[in-house]
Amino acid sequence: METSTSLRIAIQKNGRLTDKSIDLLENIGLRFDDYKNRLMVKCRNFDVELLLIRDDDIPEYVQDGVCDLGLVGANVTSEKVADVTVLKNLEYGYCRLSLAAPKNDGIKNPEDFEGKRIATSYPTLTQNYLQNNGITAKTVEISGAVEIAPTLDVADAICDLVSSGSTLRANGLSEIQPIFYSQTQLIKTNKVLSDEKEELISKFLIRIEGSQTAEKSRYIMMNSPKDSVDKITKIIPSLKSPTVLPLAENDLVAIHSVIPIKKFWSVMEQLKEAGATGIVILPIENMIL
Ligand code: PRT
Ligand code: ZN
Repeated sequence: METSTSLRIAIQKNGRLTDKSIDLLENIGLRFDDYKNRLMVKCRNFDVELLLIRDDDIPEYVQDGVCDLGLVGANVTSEKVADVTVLKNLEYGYCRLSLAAPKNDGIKNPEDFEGKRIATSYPTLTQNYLQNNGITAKTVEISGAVEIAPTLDVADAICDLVSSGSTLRANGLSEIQPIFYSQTQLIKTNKVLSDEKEELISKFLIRIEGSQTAEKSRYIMMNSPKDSVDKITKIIPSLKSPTVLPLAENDLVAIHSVIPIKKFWSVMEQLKEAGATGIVILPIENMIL
């Protein structure tokens, strides 16, 4: 049963995902008044409201239909074993859940965790990994500052989120085995929603896809001698056929196209060799294919 007529989206109130989640929603055209220190924020231009809560609560709120959508790390949704649908990977908040142990403690491989006490905020994911790999170990559930558990002798090792690895290093721990790779995801309730909400969700999904493609693409412009156009357009790894425009100078044309950013540097040299000059690269705000 629906609990709200507005589409309700849960995001993290105050943490690593908050600003990026708001950026993503603004990027797809939603406008909000100041969201800092608020629990609920109405969207100015759509029938949408944001619920700002702890990330740990998001999967359950979405599962129970209190919120229709949620933006939350896959690590949290999987740990809570929430009954929700993952609509999209959102490509931020990347991290991994890893088994780690104090350096020089003789723990070098996953098997070495046998019989150890492992401190973690992710007991379910940790036990799943251990059981799937035939390792028997005790998990000690800790809600924060897991990395100091071995120093305090609360545990022999840990299983915690890692991104750069500097927290592990600073605490004299070695990463032994990543057990779960995570990023922020858009999750949806499995409760039945109104047609209006479903339509709005489809619209937002298309916009998110557009914005993700735009982020990975660049608009490229260059000048080319007329007789090099064939060669140059073959080099451009374009999404569509490039646009070729006449220029005031008769023997030159302008070529415009959209290319994947990761291909840019590899084609740059080839374009220059083929005679392209004045190559300009511009970011793209959004793109609907
Ligand atoms: O208050 P609330 O419960 O909402 O927030 P929280 O403290 O539980 O979560 P928060 O804001 O720290 O993280 C939110 C989400 O960000 C996580 O659930 C992950 O999906 C994602 N994320 C991405 C991370 C990290 N990277 C990360 N590095 N979450 C936590 N960390 C911590 C990690 O626990 C460790 O303490 O950062 C430290 C390690 O970082 P490095 O860079 O030193 O390896
Ligand atoms: Zn949390």
